[in-house]
Amino acid sequence: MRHVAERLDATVARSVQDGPGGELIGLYLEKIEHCLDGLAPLETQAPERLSKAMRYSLLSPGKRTRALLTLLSVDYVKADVDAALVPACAVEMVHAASLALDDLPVMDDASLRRGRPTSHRIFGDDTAILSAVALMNDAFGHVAKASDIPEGTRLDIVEDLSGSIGLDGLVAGQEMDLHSTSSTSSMEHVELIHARKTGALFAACTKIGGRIGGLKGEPLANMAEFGMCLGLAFQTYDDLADVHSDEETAGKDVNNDANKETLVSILGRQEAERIADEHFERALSLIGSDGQESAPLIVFVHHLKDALKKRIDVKR
Ligand code: GRG
Repeated sequence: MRHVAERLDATVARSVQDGPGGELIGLYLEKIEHCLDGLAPLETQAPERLSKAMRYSLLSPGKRTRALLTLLSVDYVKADVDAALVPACAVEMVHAASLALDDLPVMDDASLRRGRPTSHRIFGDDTAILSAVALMNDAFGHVAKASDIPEGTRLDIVEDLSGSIGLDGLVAGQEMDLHSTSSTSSMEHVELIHARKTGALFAACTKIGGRIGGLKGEPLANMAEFGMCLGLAFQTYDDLADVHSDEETAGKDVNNDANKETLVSILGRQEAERIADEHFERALSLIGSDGQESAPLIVFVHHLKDALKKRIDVKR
């Protein structure tokens, strides 16, 4: 289980190990790490500097929340988890690309990510940008080739992933985040940014999980909405951690949002936490009403919430 602890925030790891479903989640994390390693280019593949930067961003010890959510969603709808590994890892590739770009001097200008120097600090801005573009490109290529999944479903997954990145997703959320002013900021505006920069990719994870299980119509829409609510809660706790955690616990720069309007700066800590918890409640209300209360997916959501709370406990 040490491996699990290395891959998740120490706080998440502890509750996962101790709680029910910990073994299954540990197994899924092992599968994810193995698959990510296989999808990354070899270090020796030319141009080596680019391959090294891609491996650096993709294989550094992230929590793998998005890949786990995808696999746990597949497990929830009782479909083949192994068939979903490539799309789950493709989501992590997109996420890793977004982090490398987010950390650049022209964006958040961050120096620490996942407890290590940010990609551009090691490889330079140019290679960090190119490695992010390459990771995102390869994510789509790997989904297209995932032959364990029927062709039509693969096409739907490509559409889900693409939708979570573009004008309704990560890129738009980042643009709004960078260029919002205090006069445009309101709680609704901040939550729209959250929905795009984090909710959209979480929604893609749970929707992709539902798709692989053959869900359609309302059940599929509910799975996507479940992911969106989790993403909204997750992003608010991420903003809370920026103010109320420390570098060692968070593994990344803190106080980076000092000049931004966030739910924490607009509403204060208590109210921001209450709103995030409401999103967790709404997420849980969308699933688990069909006798699946102890499903690993639901157990994981509880673990995640506890862990995100503990992360901001350092300054309570
Ligand atoms: C073209 C893919 C692409 C993106 C361009 C830069 C950008 C647009 C978007 C970045 C949006 C962003 C930084 C969202 C924040 C998401 C977030 C909460 C990150 C932290 O996620 P964790 O805690 O990180 O899951 P680990 O390191 O555990 O994976």
